Amino acid sequence: MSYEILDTVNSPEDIKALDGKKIEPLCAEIREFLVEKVSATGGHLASNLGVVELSVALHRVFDTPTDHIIFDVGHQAYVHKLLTGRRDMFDVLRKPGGLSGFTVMRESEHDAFGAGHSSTSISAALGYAEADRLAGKDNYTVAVIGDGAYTGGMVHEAINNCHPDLPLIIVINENGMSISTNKGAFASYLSRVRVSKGYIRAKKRTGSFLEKIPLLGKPVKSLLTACKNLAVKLLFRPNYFEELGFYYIGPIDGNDYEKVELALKQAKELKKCVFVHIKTKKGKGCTVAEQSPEVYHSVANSKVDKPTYHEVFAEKLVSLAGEDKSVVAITPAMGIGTGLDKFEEKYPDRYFDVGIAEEHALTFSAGLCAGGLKPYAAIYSTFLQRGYDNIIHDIALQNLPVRFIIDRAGLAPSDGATHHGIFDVAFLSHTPGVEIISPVSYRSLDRFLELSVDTDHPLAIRYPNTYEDDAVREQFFSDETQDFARSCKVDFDISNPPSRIFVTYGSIVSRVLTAKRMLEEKGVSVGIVLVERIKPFDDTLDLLKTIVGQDTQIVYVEEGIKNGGAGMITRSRLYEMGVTPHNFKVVAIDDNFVIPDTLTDIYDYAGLSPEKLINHFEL
Ligand SMILES: Cc1ncc(C[n+]2csc(CCOP(=O)(O)OP(=O)(O)O)c2C)c(N)n1
Repeated sequence: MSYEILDTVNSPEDIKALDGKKIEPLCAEIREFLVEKVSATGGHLASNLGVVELSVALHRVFDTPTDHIIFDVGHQAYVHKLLTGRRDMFDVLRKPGGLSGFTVMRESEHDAFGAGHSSTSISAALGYAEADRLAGKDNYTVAVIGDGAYTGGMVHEAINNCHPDLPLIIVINENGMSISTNKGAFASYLSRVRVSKGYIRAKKRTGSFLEKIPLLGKPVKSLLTACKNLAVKLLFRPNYFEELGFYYIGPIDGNDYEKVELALKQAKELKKCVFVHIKTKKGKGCTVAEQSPEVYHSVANSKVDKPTYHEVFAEKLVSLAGEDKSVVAITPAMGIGTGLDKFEEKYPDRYFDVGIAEEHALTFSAGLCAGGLKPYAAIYSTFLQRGYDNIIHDIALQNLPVRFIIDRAGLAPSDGATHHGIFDVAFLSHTPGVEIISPVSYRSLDRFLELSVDTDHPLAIRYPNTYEDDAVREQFFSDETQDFARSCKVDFDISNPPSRIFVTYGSIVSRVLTAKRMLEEKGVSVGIVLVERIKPFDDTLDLLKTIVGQDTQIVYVEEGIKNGGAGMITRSRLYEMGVTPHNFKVVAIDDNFVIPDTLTDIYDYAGLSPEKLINHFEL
């Protein structure tokens, strides 16, 4: 499609040169462009539709890359990308090797900081501002953060560390939503906060008045400043931000272009740390997205009509909660993504959406546990990384039976490197006392969940963002009489094992099964050991001890990081036990973040496609 104004805007210089009268129609065109492109590729539609005016204003008021604009999470930076020369790449938005759906430093000099995980922008912006101060540069740094991301603890750590005199502008974009409705005391305060009229003027006047008095000694000046500040406070009743010593401008209608630009210009002029509070409509300009911003927060480009692992989990948890009143569910702002919104409907009292606060979610779960409840904390694999120490220090060390429900385990082709769930097995493997289960069928998920209710130690159940694979189910789970909670399943006769064996866990088993069939077509027979209870490692080791001979070749395939992963641990323990197969290769993600720079199949890029997997056996 062609666009009258947008077609003339390809850089921040173009947007600055544009006649002011054309801004509003430009914003309308940008919205059309976003709907057109994101409908085809999938992506964070509603969040981006809300920040069109803000993004345009930022690029008219500030000069990137000299000034630094840092978008929190980075999921709402599409307009920023569009205005900084990346329009041609929108057809490959969220494709591996294409245009990232988040900000990425190596993608553009205009992306001041890479993101994907929430609540980092103010810390990073503060770092930039301090670096500029020390270098004697008078650049501006702007952090753009949503009210959802503002619930994350790092934000408050960063603000505690901010200096009022730094030229740091923090734009808070309040739209009342995280992915679902924003929850919590601060979110609620934000919707009520008002500027104390006249406060900025009075505060500025105090400073300039004192500067004009000659020969004023330092102690006298400090005393007078303190007295004046107190008087200003008593008079104007400053809000939270002002109480902390910062300037506050707002709340501004963030979808009114002129008001946003004016607020940013005022903030720039102050040359201090300023909070600019805007209110926007998530999904603005697209009726369905405005009506259901949680549905259009992120849209998929296709949907298969089958239940997903997380839906099966949520349904089961609701049923378990019906039988056991001590079952409670915790989510850090991912009620819809994890399926726990169903739990909330049925048991609102036992459902805790704690905001985007993974560390808190975990330690809070530990507290619930210590208090006698049975917490299920559902967290995406990639976001669980935030809670590494909470798992070690607050849960494992005290052997509290928190159940971690780890969603989106494995590679995340569309979201990319920030969202790959490839570290959880490695870091939970080295955390003492944590059991790790990786069901690859709905039957085993169901059974392991049933057993989890009575666990007496920390337990992780991990599964991917996909559906049960029919071929895998038929191969490993068709026998109704078997116990679906066994640690390992095999597709060969244990008393007569093949000499080539794949060992694997998680959804990569689908590709391993294809690789096995490809080898069989070539006349090479291969067996698969499918591990569902990864840790303790004993059951897998006992099985391998039984089936491994001097001529056995083992290829351990892992959709996770190789160093410290289950494959390496299994290999080293097996050798320690004196079991020495002919060969034991670990095929996993080898010391990289899986970031292709050309369009590609991400599994092939990671060496995990069936075509690559078949090359690891000696024939
Ligand atoms: C650490 C972490 N946890 C969870 C998420 C998932 N997530 C992505 S965007 C988002 C909501 C952000 O809300 P807000 O900051 O208000 O932005 P909006 O989309 O409403 O503009 C969440 C929870 C994340 N990116 N990072």
